[in-house]
Amino acid sequence: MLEITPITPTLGAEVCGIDLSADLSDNLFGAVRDAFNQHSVLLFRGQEMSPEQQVKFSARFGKLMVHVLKESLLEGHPEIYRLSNVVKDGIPQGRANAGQYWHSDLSYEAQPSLGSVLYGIEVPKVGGDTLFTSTAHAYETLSPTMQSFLKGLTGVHQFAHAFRGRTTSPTLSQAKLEERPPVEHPVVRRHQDNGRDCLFVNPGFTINIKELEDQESEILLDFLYAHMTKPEYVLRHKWLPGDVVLWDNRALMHTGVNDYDAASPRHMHRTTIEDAA
Ligand SMILES: O=C(O)CCC(=O)C(=O)O
Repeated sequence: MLEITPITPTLGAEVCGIDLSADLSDNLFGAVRDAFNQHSVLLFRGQEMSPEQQVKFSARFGKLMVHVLKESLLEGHPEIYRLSNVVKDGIPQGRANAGQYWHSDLSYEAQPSLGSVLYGIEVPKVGGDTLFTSTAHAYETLSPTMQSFLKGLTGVHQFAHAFRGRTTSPTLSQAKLEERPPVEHPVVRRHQDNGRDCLFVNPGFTINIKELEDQESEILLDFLYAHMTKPEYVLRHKWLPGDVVLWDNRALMHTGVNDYDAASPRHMHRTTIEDAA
């Protein structure tokens, strides 16, 4: 029997009574999918999943995407992107300090993401939390005049934008950064499964708003980012080992927080689901 408990008034729910490594019946999976469409972030505690099991569960939602950073993929499982600060025999075991800026995963792809599944295998005792905020709630709390203005606009997104003016480790070559050319998406996207209009711009990957002058675009984006990240809209997830967090990239932005002791291992497996809509 699934038990679903909301985490904040605007997003997130903890789901108890399910083993994600098992073959889920259509009924049980349907209940998870409905909760996902309603709450945008689902937390499952105490899970143990092999890479095959994570891929199988994630693929129930749709086609899985392969991340552009090939060296961070799990050998034999290209659908699994490793987020890790662990180094073994001099070899990084994944991407360190990934996503330390508000973003929606892979919004820089022509076909962006429906959702992500992040499995916390090793996590620091203190720090290394992940923050989420609802871009549906953010849209709904704007004035009708601003809402209709935004509906006519187009955001330009690029992978390389996340690295402009930010120090990240390790740094990436120009060729790698430019592997993905800029793409365009509407600033407001209607969620296919719950019908809510969601803002679809993020500081990580959105370069500008196509229809506006540079300064107008910058000021509008800064306003939207400040609005979206108001403390009362943000869910802060503190990881325990065995946590699986499933989030809806159509309906939120998220960011990792790099405040933990670099000597504490933080090792996670992420799968990313394509938005077929
Ligand atoms: O490591 C985290 O807490 C967040 C990772 C992230 O932003 C991502 O997987 O897209």
